Amino acid sequence: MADVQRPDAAPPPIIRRADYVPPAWRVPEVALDFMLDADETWVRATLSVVRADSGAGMPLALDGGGQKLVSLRVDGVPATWRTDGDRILIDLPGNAHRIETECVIHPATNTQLMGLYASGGLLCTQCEAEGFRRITFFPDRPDILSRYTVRMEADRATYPVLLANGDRINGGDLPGGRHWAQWRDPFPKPSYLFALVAGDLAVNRDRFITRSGRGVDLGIWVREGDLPRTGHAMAALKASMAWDERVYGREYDLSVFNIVAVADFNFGAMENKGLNIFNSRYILADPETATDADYDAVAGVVAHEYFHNWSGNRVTCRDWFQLSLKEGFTVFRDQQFSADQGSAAVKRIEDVRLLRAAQFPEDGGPLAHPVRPDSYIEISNFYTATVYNKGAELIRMMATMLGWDRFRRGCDLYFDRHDGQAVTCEDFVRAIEEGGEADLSRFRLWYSQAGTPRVTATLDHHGTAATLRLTQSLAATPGQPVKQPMPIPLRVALFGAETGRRLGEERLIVLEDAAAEIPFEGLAERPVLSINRGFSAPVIVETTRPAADLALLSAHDDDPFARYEALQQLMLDTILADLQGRIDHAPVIAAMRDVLGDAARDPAFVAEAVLPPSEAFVGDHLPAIDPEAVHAARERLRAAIGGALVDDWRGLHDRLKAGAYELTPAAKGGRRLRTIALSYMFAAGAADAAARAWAQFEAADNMTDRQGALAALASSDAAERPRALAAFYDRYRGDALVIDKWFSTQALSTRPDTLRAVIALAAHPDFTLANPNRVRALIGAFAANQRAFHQADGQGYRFVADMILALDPINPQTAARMVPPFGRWRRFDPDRATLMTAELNRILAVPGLSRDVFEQVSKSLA
Ligand code: 0A1
Ligand code: ZN
Repeated sequence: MADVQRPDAAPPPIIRRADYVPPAWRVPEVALDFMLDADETWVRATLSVVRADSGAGMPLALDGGGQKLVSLRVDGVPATWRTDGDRILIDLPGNAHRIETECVIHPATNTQLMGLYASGGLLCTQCEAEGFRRITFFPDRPDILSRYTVRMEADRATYPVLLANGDRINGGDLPGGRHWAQWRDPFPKPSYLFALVAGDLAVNRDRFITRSGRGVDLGIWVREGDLPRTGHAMAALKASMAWDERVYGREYDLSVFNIVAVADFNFGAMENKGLNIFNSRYILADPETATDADYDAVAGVVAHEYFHNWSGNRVTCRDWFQLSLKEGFTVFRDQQFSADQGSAAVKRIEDVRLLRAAQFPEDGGPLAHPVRPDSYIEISNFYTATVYNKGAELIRMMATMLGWDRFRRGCDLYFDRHDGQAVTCEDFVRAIEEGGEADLSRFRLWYSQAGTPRVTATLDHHGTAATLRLTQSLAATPGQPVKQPMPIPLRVALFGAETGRRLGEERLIVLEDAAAEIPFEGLAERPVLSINRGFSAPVIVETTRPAADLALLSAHDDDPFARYEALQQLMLDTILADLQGRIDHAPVIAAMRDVLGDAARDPAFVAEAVLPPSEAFVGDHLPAIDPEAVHAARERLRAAIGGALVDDWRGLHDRLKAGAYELTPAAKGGRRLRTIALSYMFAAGAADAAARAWAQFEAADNMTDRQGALAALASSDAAERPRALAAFYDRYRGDALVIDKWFSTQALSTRPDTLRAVIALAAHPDFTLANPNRVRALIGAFAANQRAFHQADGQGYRFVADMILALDPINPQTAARMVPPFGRWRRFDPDRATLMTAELNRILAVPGLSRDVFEQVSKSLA
């Protein structure tokens, strides 16, 4: 880092966890008064400020975001201030004062989508992490908890609906076609949870009675035409409210809970107190426009934001280094919720697949950071898979080691002890320790050490006994050259090599040290090792189990995740062997035939199990990645599986033909497996594949079947391909969320001409850098397409780098999210590595880069 300089300026400052100082001033009460207008909004803020114990002699520091300060009064008297970058400093004589500011902001030109901005005809806010300062001058840090009263005034015809946190306490009409509303949130909250929305919105209203009998008015606010697509989100909201009462004993605490869907949003959704604001893709769903995966994502995100009401809002973060305190815990809670709603096994497989696709590469590259980071330049860059998903795995490991009842007692203590406070990850662990009566002293290392541990496991069999030998290691990561062993909870079982029967009970082994030997006795037959069952720890397990043992587990293991894992390992080993010139597809085909026997009983599980590991995942197991070779080897395996079992795939494609559309786990699994069967027919080169795809596309009464067929065609040379793409576009023209699918399906195509197609799509009239969903659909999807992004001539790199540079001045958060694929350059052959670093250097040389992109690019080069 130190030798990297922005050409036009000093490098931006590094914020360090160790430098935390408690606030000098507190702000118990805030009154905000908005004169709302898209071009020019006036914001009057009244803060009652009180000097904190640590504030002797300290000025009041208010963060700003470049807006103009029109006036400032202290206790009613015009006052002076000093500036310090974007902050203002006010010297105050006493210990309690009233600060009044007036400033002007411009929502319509706020393309960063942080602070108050315009989306469609709406005005809405996004304040996490540091957006509130772009609305008004304020100590914008999460350990300042204030009670907010918000008055909004606006043109009634343009903005008939005015929403903010808490309850509406007053409002009415004004002369000149204007109106106003006042809202009050009784709960002290950090500024990042502030929200308001103004616009022409329709509402789906419902009601929830808490278990103590209080009524809560629920509202999902959308554009009028989207109202029919809000039912699934509402059902998920009510299910989440009941679930948190039942499983964690947590009730909702206000009499109103509103959700608003907006089309332009940088992330998924935001848990503002009593007024969640969502990216519309995580609210709107109907069978015609949303896939089964979309339905699950809607329910999962609705639950996630709702659960934040306790894990995040009632108990919040002291500083942004503690982000995983709320995010890791809340992801764990939403994972539990989704597991309870459908198939727990399939949910676990999906969660692990995501962890391996997004978090393991992060942990293994230049952007690796601990779950609780030690420093950052721009906090927006730390809303990562490590903080969210690995953070959730840490919570899961604690729950596994303590058992649910003790873990739950720890959670109860955490919520009770820290209600209304801004706390740290350490406070959480201590509450779990004390409430759950456990010793987690060494477990804390999981919060501070980056990187994915590697565990080696060998099982030696002698007579009726066996010894399991385990080791753990953790590679160096940026800033952390030396690591210590961490407690790793491994669920382990043995299976008989002849009978496939489980030998004895499953054991939970916590590997505390660098190495351990665990004895097993009374084994009637040769044991086969099943380890890290349920993915009990987020580690890479290295074993040398032969194909026959993996096939046995894939047929007989009684832990569904372990069954899945065995077949994945077998497929991975097969692809890796192919890459070394040893092609033997037979064991996979045999195991696959076995698994397909369960297709009728559990189609959802079988659909997960028969998918080969992704190209990216295969690449992660190679010393130097050649994406073309990986693609070819994986395709050879797919072709072999497709060809050897073509009658099975054809049979499944016929048999799973949709009956009436239903959203049950079995129906969803059936649809997924049917499209996978179709793609295996393509892989086999089956003559009827394209006609079947076209028929599926045409006859579909739901988006899952239609997009599944489109995706299969999009990677093919079939004559039906252009027809299907055109028909899809015509049918959904104007429906932004579906047109996103049209873009991403083409960007994910495995055809060799994908880059050319994507460059053309970037010039399509429907493509825009102003909408983050559209950017992710085209550019994000393309950068994840291993074969296309890594095209040997470097033109894929050049294209994405151009897009990053074009987007950075518009929306730096979204631009920065496209940088990490470049950070993997060390993993590729020298030619590609050179091309990738050349693009990173080209970006870095541009004057005036945002802090967001600067941080990601400079760290990626280090
Ligand atoms: N706290 C939200 C994530 C989020 C973070 C930053 C945002 O600003 C652009 C928006 C949302 C969550 O975990 O859902
Ligand atoms: Zn969250």
